[in-house]
Amino acid sequence: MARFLFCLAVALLTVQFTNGQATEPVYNYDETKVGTYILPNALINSKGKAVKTRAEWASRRTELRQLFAENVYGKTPKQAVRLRFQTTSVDSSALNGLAIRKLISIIFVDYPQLPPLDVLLYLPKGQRTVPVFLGLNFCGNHCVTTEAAIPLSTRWMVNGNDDTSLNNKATEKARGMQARRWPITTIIKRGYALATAYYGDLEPDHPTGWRMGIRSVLGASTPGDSTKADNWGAIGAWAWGMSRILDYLQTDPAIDAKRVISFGHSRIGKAAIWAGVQDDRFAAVIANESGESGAALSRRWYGETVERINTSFPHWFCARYKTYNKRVADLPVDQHELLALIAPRPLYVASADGDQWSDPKGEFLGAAYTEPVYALYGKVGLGTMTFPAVNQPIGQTVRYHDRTGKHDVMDYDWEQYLRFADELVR
Ligand code: GTR
Repeated sequence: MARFLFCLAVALLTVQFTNGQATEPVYNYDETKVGTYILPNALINSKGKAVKTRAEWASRRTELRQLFAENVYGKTPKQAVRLRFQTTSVDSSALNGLAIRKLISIIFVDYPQLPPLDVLLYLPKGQRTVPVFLGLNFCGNHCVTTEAAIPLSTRWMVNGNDDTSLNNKATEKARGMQARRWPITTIIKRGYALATAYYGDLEPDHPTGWRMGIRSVLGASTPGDSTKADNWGAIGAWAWGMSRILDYLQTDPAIDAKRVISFGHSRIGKAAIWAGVQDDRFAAVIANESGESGAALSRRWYGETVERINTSFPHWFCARYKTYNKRVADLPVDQHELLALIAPRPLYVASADGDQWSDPKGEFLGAAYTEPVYALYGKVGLGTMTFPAVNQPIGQTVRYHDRTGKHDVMDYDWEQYLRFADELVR
């Protein structure tokens, strides 16, 4: 009897343990365990036909864009939205006299219940039409610089572990807290403008944030409905907002609207790619450590997974994306095809070796596998399939580097982006 009870106890424990193992997610950081995977071919269309010309690519491109909308990011509503651009302040001696600083509110005329999208624009002084880096920021315009004249954002903020926000509102302590990520003086001295806005103006970044943002009024018959398979997610909303800032930039005579670079870090890097894919007016795209569902291949089992991102951030993508959590190989697309949709425009994908969660090698491969599409335009993309050593920028129309250090935007990254812009965008 004792022996039987002992065996029963062992058996029960084993079942529990096995169940625990089965549900416990495993994140792989071991290159030898990545395994094999088969990527979809960007140049074979859904009917199995090879795409050989630019004209054929044009229709394949439409098809791929649609597949990403239906399966990953959701469909961006096509309806035109009436905008009013209200310049609320102009300072011609910003940054110690180096720049003109403008604040522009983009007002959604038909939706007075929505907050405006507040754009902060720095322009180099004494220059005519200049190219511009356009990127959303994580914590309000007041956090990208210490310039005291920028109003503290009153919008919803994530509560951090410090006193830069209280009760989901920014405090004065937040001023300049991410200035290091935005070397505005350097950018201005190189002859570029910088436009930024708080991503939370478009949608606060939490699962019910859509109720306060653009998705509460725009989208299918059920705005914000996260159960509808291909309704857009927050990344779609942020990308849409970047296009609305571009709408404004087209009206500003100081800006060369044919040279607007879509830039973003991390989740905003995912949005920057999606913006560049959907809106051909963007002249180039820079995705800094955009990781899973950004530049990194989804089928490569390394770092963050589709299941994990859908679980941690259910509001970022469309509902259908979640159905691939446990069957990534069934996705009709992979992220190299998303990047290929930027072609023939210049593209920069960057990683950091201290950010293995984003899968640097997977980001590199995402960029590298765009090559045949750039070739259709007679361009060399990355021009190599060899993963470079750290701090060794590579590529031609498509560029890549793996910086030493953590998940962040550093001066090193900007040095490469400015050179990239000088050589390929200006
Ligand atoms: C992480 C997320 C990444 C990336 C990052 C960020 O938690 O897993 O995909 O988006 O956040 O935006 O900083």
